[in-house]
Parts: sequence; C-alpha cells; structure tokens
Amino acid sequence: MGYSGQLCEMEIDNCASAPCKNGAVCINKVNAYSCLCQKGWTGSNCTTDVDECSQGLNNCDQHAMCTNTPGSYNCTCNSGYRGDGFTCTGKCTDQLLDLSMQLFKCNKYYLFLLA
Ligand SMILES: [Ca+2]
Repeated sequence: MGYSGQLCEMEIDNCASAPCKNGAVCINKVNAYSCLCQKGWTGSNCTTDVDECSQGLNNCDQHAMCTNTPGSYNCTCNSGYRGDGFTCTGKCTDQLLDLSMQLFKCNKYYLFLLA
C-alpha cells in the first residue's frame, strides 16, 4: 500500500484529498500524511481551534478581556480603558490638563498623579 502503478513505481499522494484544514500544509508520506497547522489551529488535521484565552497564549493587555474565536482570538479593553486590546490605557491619562502640575481630569473629577 502507499504506491500505485503496475510496478508500484508511483507513490500515492496522500495529500490529494486535502485532509489538512484551515490553511495547513500537508506533507505526503508513505501510506500517511502529516499536517503543519497554521497558528491558532491544532489536531492531526488542524481542525481544532486553540483556545488562546484559557491557555494563556494571548497578548491581551492586563486590562483587556480575551475572547476566543476560531483560529484566533480578540482582545477588548475593559470598561474605563481604551486601546486596541493589546495595549489599553486608562481614560484619565489622555486627558492631561496641566503637564507641570500633572493634573489630570478623569471623567468629571480631577486627579493628581503622585510621581
Ligand atoms: Ca482560538
């Protein structure tokens, strides 16, 4: 098995049926194949999503919430923070009113940052 042709001269392409999913690379072997999964996928055929959130494989900011998605994940800044989810900053820090005094306005309250 693993070969075809009268003299068994042709190796069967075990990747012909495209068994590797989600963009994985299929490597043909004698009587077998293996899949090189894209990032975010796992399993013998790369059909199992990696849960980056529960496995700690994400780069979400410490002030962000991680949401698992098929093949990837999303980061969303927590309430009170803004950014792209990978870097979240407090709302207060970008409402600088007086640099010399380090006086910030945080919502309707004023806040002195202690150096
Ligand atoms: Ca995922």
